[in-house]
This record gives sequence, C-alpha cells and structure tokens, in this order.
Amino acid sequence: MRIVVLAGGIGGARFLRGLQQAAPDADITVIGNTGDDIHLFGLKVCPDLDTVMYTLGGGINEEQGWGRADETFHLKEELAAYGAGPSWFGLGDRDFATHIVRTQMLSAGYPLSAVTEALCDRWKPGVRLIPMSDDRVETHVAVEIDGERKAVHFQEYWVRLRASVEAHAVVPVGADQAKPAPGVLEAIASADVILFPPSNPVVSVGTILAVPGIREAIADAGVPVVGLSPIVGDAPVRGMADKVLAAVGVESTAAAVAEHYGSGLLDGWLVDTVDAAVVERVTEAGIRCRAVPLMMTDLDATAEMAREALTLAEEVRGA
Ligand code: FO1
Repeated sequence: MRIVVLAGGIGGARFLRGLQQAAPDADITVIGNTGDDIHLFGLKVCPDLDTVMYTLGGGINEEQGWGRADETFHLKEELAAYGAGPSWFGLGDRDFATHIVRTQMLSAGYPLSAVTEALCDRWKPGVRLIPMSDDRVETHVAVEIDGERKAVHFQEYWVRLRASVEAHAVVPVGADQAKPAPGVLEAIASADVILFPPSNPVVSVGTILAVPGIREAIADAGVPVVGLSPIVGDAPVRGMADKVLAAVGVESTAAAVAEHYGSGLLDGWLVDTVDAAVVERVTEAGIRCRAVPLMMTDLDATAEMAREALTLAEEVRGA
C-alpha cells in the first residue's frame, strides 16, 4: 500500500512512528513542511524535515521532540561569547553538523530535495522524505508588540516570543511562487491513501497545501484523504496551534479544523473520544468522522490511531 503523509514537526513525526508500526509493509512518502525553515549563522535549518528524519532515524531528543539526543552546546556558547546572535534558538553541536552538510550541498547547487535524500541516507528513516518544495518558503507572523505592528519569522514568534503575543496573520512568504518538489505530485497521484497527521493545520499542513498544485493534486487524487485532529477537547495536544488558528479565524476545536480543511479535501476525520459530540457536526459537513483515542501516549497507542485512520480510509473507499 502506498501512503502519503503531509507532515509538520513533532506531532507529525510521532504519528509516523506509529504508522510504521501499524503498516510495516506500506510504502510511505512524507511531504515535509519547509515553512519553518530559518537561516542562522549562514546555515539553512529545516526544523520539520529534521524532526521527521531524527525521530524516524532514532536520533531525536525524545522529550523535546526536536533536536538531537545526547546534545552539547559548546558551539552555541562560543557564538554567544562573540555576541553572534540570535541566542534564543537552541542549536546543538550535533545538530549543527546537519545544517553544515545541508548548506554545503545547497551551496554546491543541489536542490533541497536531493540534500534531504542524502541526509536520509545516513538516518534511514524508513520513509521517503520529500520537502514540499525546493523553493524557499518562510512562514512569517504579523504581530503587534508595544503597539507596533510587524512581521516576525515563525521561529521568532514560536521560540523567542513563545506565541505570547497575538498573531494577526500567518503568511507563508514565497509559497505562491513555489513549485512542488520533484516527486511530490507523483507521490500524491500514485498514493492509495493520503493522511493528514496531528500536525499544526495552519503552519504545517496548511503551509504544504499553500504550495500551488498540492491542494489540487490531493483533492483530485481520487483516493481516501483522512486526517487526525491535532485539537483534543478544544485545546492543541502540544504546541500553540490555537494561537495560529485564531490568526486565520478558525476556532480551536476538532470540528472547526475539519471544516477548515473542508470536505473538498478531507474524506475522513478522526477526533478524540472526548470530542465524540462533534462527530455529527463533522459528518454533516460531508466528512466521515469517528471518535477514537488520539493521545500519542506511547508507540502502541499511536499505532492504534494509525490503524483507525487506515480503517476509516477503507470505509471511505468502500462508500
Ligand atoms: N523549539 C523551541 O521551543 N526552542 C528552541 O530553542 C528550538 C530550537 C530548535 C533547533 C532546531 C530545530 O530543528 C528545532 C528547534 N525547535 C526549538 C523546534 C522548532 O521551533 C519546531 O520544531 C518547529 O519549527 C515547529 O514545528
């Protein structure tokens, strides 16, 4: 079975680990969000691609869900000693190697998709990881600080500001000129099922869908598209998805996120058992819906969620 997953950061990566256990023989292609990418110290950092690569490759810092395990920060300390900023983004020594190799290859003219494939040769994540685009897309957030309105890079909003200020708009800068990376549209066209994991529906899945051609390819794929709600009990399971949902005028509920994606895109939607009351509302929106446990408390729980999503997809296919 060929499965395509649109993945963002931590939630998407953890879900993928469960999916691999639930469908060990499946051929999984991950279309990774690159809107979180940031250029620091002359290096290109790809947080969502790295989180998937490290999580599935066994190098992730498990508690954080980002960065490397067994990390040290000597380089970060030395940079700070020179007053070379920014200091608010925690790049570890091991992680720096990934960004150096990536930047070297990009400087040599390799596209991000080829670079990602080369990095995955080391990590062997067990999925094909393709960036949504080889073109530069960076998510910026319009905020108001001390009465002054300005746009900040997503990472500054997320990490330095801890999403503590109101987000007035979330803009994937460059998305409208970006092209899907080689292999993205082909993977969608040959998929048997397409999954939206519990990633951030605005800055992760939403950014991937903002690359012209991707949303249309999924809508026209003619195979079941099933999503899992990142919102449980009107709050994001992790992160601050509710802040960016508000910025795009979507209430922070499992039903509103399904409606935000729309029945033109989504065929099925899993909500957590605490949100069982919204199954009817989602169904009325033309999206088949089921309430199942959605907390990724451990690998078995996550694998069960993945099995539920694949089962719902088969129900959709047979409908
Ligand atoms: N998140 C934080 O909250 N604090 C950090 O210092 C931080 C550093 C960092 C370094 C590399 C990397 O790949 C991710 C990092 N993240 C950090 C997480 C990152 O902001 C998020 O993983 C994604 O951008 C959101 O999906």
